[in-house]
Amino acid sequence: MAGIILIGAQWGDEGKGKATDLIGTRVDYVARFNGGNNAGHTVVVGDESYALHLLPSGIISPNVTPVIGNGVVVDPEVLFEEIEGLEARGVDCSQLLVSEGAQVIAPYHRVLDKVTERFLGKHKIGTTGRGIGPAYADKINRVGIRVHDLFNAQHLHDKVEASLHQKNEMLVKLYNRRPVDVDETTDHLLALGEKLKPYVANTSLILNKALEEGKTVLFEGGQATMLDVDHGTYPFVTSSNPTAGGACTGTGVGPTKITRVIGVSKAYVTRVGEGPFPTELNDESGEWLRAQGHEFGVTTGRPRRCGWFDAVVNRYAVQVNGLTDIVLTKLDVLTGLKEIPICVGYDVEEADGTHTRYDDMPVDQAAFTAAKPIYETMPGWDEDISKVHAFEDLPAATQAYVQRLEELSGCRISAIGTGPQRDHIISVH
Ligand code: 2SA
Ligand code: GDP
Ligand code: MG
Repeated sequence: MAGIILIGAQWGDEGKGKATDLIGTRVDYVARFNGGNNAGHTVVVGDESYALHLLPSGIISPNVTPVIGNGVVVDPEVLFEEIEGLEARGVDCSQLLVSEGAQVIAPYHRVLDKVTERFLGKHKIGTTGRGIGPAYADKINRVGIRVHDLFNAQHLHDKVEASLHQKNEMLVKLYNRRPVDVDETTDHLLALGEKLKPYVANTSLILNKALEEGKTVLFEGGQATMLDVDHGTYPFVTSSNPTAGGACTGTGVGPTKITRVIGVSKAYVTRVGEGPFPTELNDESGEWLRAQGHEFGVTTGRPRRCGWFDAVVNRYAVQVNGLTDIVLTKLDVLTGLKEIPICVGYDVEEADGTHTRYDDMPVDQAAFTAAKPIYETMPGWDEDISKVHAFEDLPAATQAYVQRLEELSGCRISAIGTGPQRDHIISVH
């Protein structure tokens, strides 16, 4: 039996899609446990590049059963579009399983996401606009629609009515918009439910049985540690738990079934959306990283903010996720730099003008927002590392950089990404 969790250790887009795909060839199930189609995971196979949003990255590997767990918010319209797009390219999606208990993103959630962001103005979060926050808010408020509600017309009507009651008042009075029609919305959701039915299952039961039978399950996180609603840079976070604990609550599998927790970290850091980011580079180095790393959102196309590797963030990710190992991606992107700074701590100027050094992540977001990185600098390298397959064959400076990141993070680096392709990888033994 093996339950492997794979999560983002920074602010997302670390290359989780590729890492899942690589491990996915050796597992039986790949389960998404949080988020929804705000995720954008890229898998490159030969000349083909797949951008996945709601479907688990394991969908590309034959013999892997892809699962959407109860912790996910499912927009059925987006799901069908994604399935149709993949099937047109010859990817079989017929084995997909969707949890009966997953929450549904209805059209009104998308509307609310956009109007709320507009209303927040300069305080906006920079969401993906996919209705994620409003759908999770309904879940917590106990007025969410779950997948199994889509199969009972009367029941669904009551639920939609309850959910729209307050929202319509808000849409009309606060946002000056037309109210959403309960009957129309119910009919729309019923039709979607009909189409979704063949995929729907008791996924918690299936995953637990599979684990008991000795099968391997990979739990694939969307977004990342620093976007976690509890452990991230609140309020500039997503509305779910992308950290390792979310894998259990988001699939209905207990923590005793987890055998390994892998964190994926980029050799530098990126962030999309608003919020503090101590090592952000608002200069030509940031532009250079964005261009070299092709750092643009997979879902929204937004340019990603870029900065140097932040070892405080990584140590924190090791701690809150209980990481057993790290997959370090996009090391190739740093090729050509003379020197590479690494953030090893923060300097925070307090209200009274005194300075505090932080070696660990501050919980107080005022301190994190004021944090100035304390850097140490490592020598860079010029050699092309994309064809290297053994750690010992990397240039000495590259090896030293990886070893320093490992030391500072306090966790083993077990694999290194040296390019976007499946074979651009070094396993470290
Ligand atoms: P939301 O839409 O409510 O989840 O937005 C809240 C914050 O979470 C961030 N977020 C992300 N950050 C990185 N990557 C994400 N996925 C896409 C990608 C993003 C894209 O792979 O590139 O295409 O823009 C993702 N999803 C959510 C978001 O930026 C907000 O800061
Ligand atoms: P995810 O959201 O964590 O799955 O990551 P994204 O797919 O949003 O962004 C990661 C990007 O980096 C994708 O375009 C990948 O193809 C690419 N990628 C992944 N690993 C590597 C690597 O080691 N080197 C390079 N150059 N690109 C990589
Ligand atoms: Mg992404």
